Amino acid sequence: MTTIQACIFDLDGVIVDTAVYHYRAWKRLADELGFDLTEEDNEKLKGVSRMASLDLILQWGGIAKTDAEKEELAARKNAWYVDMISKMTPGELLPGAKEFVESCRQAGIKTALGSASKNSGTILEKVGIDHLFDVVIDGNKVSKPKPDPEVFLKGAEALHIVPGNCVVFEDAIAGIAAAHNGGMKAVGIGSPEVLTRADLVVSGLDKMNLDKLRELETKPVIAGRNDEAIS
Ligand code: B16
Ligand code: MG
Repeated sequence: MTTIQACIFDLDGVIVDTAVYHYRAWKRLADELGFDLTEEDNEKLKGVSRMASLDLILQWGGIAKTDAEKEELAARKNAWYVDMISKMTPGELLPGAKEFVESCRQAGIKTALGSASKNSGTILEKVGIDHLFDVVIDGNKVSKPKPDPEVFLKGAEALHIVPGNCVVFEDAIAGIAAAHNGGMKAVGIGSPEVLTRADLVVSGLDKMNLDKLRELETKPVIAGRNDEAIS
């Protein structure tokens, strides 16, 4: 039996859905490079860092670029993306996200953000919930992508809570694996058919509550499941 003392939230797909903006910006870049990027392709980029996403897109388009050219392409995509997210409003918060984070805090549970995005600060500010996180660990502070647990372990460390007392909320298979690899429990946001390894799956934070969170305390921590690492 553990005591849940902290909740660590992924951003894209859990708190907000910025995948549509990422898609528009990557699609525009692919168009300029002379090939099409489908919505199905975009699904594979969820939770993947900016440069790793670019590498995949170039691979799909059969295009080789130098490191300097890749830096320029990623910067171009990011400028379009930042332009879009700078117009985000609190109305774009996913249902129940703000309410659940608030209920955690009211119950004395610490809250952290654990995201691959380097733009998380802008997004949190635009949707008006930056004050609801004790700690923000994002793509500016980590070097190892999920399923490496670095982002969540840094969050736990900054909160001064041991990993076994943290619960991660994630929409990506690699994010669930990252939580387990860090010795944390993981709540999947999405479909149980996809997030088969999660300790609990809900369709969104509007379906989450403190009772369900407390029920996780009786489940054993699945530590170091490196077999969950995905390529
Ligand atoms: P940026 P998450 C991820 O956010 C997105 O899901 C992924 O599509 C994106 O490439 C990545 O952030 C990096 O974003 O270009 O803003 O640094 O799900 O980890 O919150
Ligand atoms: Mg995500």
